[in-house]
Amino acid sequence: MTPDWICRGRTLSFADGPLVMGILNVTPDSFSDGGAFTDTAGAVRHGRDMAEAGAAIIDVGGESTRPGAPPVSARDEAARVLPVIEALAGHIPAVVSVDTSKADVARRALEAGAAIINDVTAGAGDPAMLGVAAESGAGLVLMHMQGTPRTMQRNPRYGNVVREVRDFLAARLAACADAGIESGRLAVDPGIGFGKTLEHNLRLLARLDALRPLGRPVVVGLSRKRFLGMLTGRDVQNRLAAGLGALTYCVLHGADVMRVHDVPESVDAMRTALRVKEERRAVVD
Ligand code: PMM
Repeated sequence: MTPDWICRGRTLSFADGPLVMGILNVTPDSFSDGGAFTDTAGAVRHGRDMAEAGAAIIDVGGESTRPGAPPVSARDEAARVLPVIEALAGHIPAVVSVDTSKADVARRALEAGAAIINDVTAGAGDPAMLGVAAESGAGLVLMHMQGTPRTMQRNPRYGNVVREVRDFLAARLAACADAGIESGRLAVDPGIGFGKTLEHNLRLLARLDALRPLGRPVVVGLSRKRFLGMLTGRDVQNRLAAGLGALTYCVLHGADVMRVHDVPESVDAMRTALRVKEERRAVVD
């Protein structure tokens, strides 16, 4: 059983199965939904809709992490995400997370009501990040990435990708403990598409169980990603079915939180797969 995830006094439980984290990118240039929700009102509406459709977490991001994306200043990033977080946090049942690698943006997002920091650099990108997490009581997602968003897809290489990702995440959990962050506030993420080839992504998904011994909820983000296009030949707007296929595998094999763009469809796929699995447990034959 996955232990609870404690995020600033909010408890996310996995007793009823994995949770959905809805993606709310307030960026002009994210790879699949860039530009769709740049106005605050539209973004807030989409956040509310995702919560209503069953997302337990709404992940608000103001900087694209797609390969080669240009960096954004903390000022611009904060200006994008803060009004959206303020309008959502406390007004919807879902917990709000902020997808940022900048400690200053994270601090201000928490002041605006976010309860989770989702950091694709696992707290290693900004030297002040673990301090912000420690003092705030926020939840923190530690994601694996090889390289930086600018360089990560150039020539990703591993000896053993599963072992290296697991060991990296274990080291980051230890760094968080050293910084005074209680383990109950942490979650881990293999970072699908972040410095990984198609084979690396598939191997990590196939071996999600290897992350279970870390003892923390496992977050997986694969929605609309490039490896799905490589498998199916579909462009980014037509990868929903492929993503649901992968999501179904993940929730049956060790994922605790699925980070997705398409919340209603993901909730349906997840619930159906888990319902069949539950029945299997009840069968005595
Ligand atoms: N993927 C993206 C951005 N943030 N955060 C986590 N924890 N895991 C991911 O896989 C992840 C992430 C990729 O960009 P998108 O927001 O456009 O999907």
